[in-house]
Amino acid sequence: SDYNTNKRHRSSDESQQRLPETLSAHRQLYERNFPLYKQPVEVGFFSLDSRRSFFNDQRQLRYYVQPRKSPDFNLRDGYTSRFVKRDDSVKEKLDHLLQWILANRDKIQTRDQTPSSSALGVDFVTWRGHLTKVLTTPYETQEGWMLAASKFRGTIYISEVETDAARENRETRSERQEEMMYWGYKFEQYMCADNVDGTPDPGGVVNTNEAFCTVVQTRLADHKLLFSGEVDCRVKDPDAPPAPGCYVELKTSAEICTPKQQSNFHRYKLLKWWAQSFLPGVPQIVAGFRDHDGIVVSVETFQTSKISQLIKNEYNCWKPTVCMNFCSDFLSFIKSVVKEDDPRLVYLFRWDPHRDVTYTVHRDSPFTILPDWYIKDIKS
Ligand code: 0WD
Ligand code: CA
Repeated sequence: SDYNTNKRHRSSDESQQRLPETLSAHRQLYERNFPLYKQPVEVGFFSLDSRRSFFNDQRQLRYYVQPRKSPDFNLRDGYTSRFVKRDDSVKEKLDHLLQWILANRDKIQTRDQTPSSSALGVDFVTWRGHLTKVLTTPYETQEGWMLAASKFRGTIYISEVETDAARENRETRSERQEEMMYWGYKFEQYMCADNVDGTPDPGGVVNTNEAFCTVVQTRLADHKLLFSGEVDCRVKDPDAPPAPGCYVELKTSAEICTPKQQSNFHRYKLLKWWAQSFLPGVPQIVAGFRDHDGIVVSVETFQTSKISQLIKNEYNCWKPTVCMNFCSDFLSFIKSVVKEDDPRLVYLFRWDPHRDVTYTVHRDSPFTILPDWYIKDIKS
């Protein structure tokens, strides 16, 4: 019994004020002062093992190992023989993060909790990756998104829904694309040790079920956020700043040979890299530049906080303030729309390039975010 509307769906006892039905993503609308973004604080972490089982600990955390001057990394090595690929047709929604919340409710900071606030003391719970997509929206021209939102006990949970286009892409990937997706994980294996006193093992198996995720709390304008993101590794130095300050994001990218490639790297790739690492407060990004045959030709470190300076010479380039203001306004838009506190109701927000953000409402639909085991446990 799905219902679906772009118009009014408020019950008569709710505010008579007309709600905004859409949100523009035009970048010019978001060129104002940088909004408040509190330094993200790690409140916990969890691990997923080689079978994608949840562990409430840091067993999958790896350590960054600085490579030699001219590394000889072949990212194609092991693709056919030592690769276990996660089944990406399985949609896990927020499940692992919800598992973390149930096991660690006492660790969520409720310091400046206002009287009207929720049981968890946060306004939004989501994945970092979903927020990255929101941040880059004003500059995105290729891929749209769908984000489902439900309110439960005062907190709004946001979980991505795969678009038809994304599903089509996933199901029709070429053999070349499939292999290139492996390259990023192989680079991680060349760069990381399992133990603080260890060295990388390029002869081992790459298993993309394994993950270490940080859980952070922060505030964007008046939105209290709790989100989780996968972290590739940390620096070995025990005296390094506490997490997330000790974390390192690893990336691969095609080597840059022409001014045009350099410009595209600044305009598109650095935007995504910046947004992803800025959100959880990961201070450095180590990039492996590789040729067409998957050989790493250079390794370069980017300080997340310096990326916005790096791109300022680029004509008409992206601006962090636009990304953050759009995100803040989108979260306000969600709050204005998601009024009913009912986990069986899903508000599905949709954005397509060159369009406004719109939404539809669904009851007891396949979009439902919160599983019964979570609702029952929170209620008990
Ligand atoms: O169900 C979903 N729609 C998604 C689930 C979408 C994105 C992520 N996830 C899950 C994954 O289980 C992951 O462990 O959430 C966890 C944390 O994700 P995140 O950090 O919020 O996601 P994101 O920032 O997009 O990706 C971080 C890393 C990627 O590294 P690169 O350097 O390529 O950005 O997580 C990996 C990938 O290594 N990754 C994924 N792992 C599992 N499932 C996924 C995915 N769908 N997407 C990226
Ligand atoms: Ca990475």
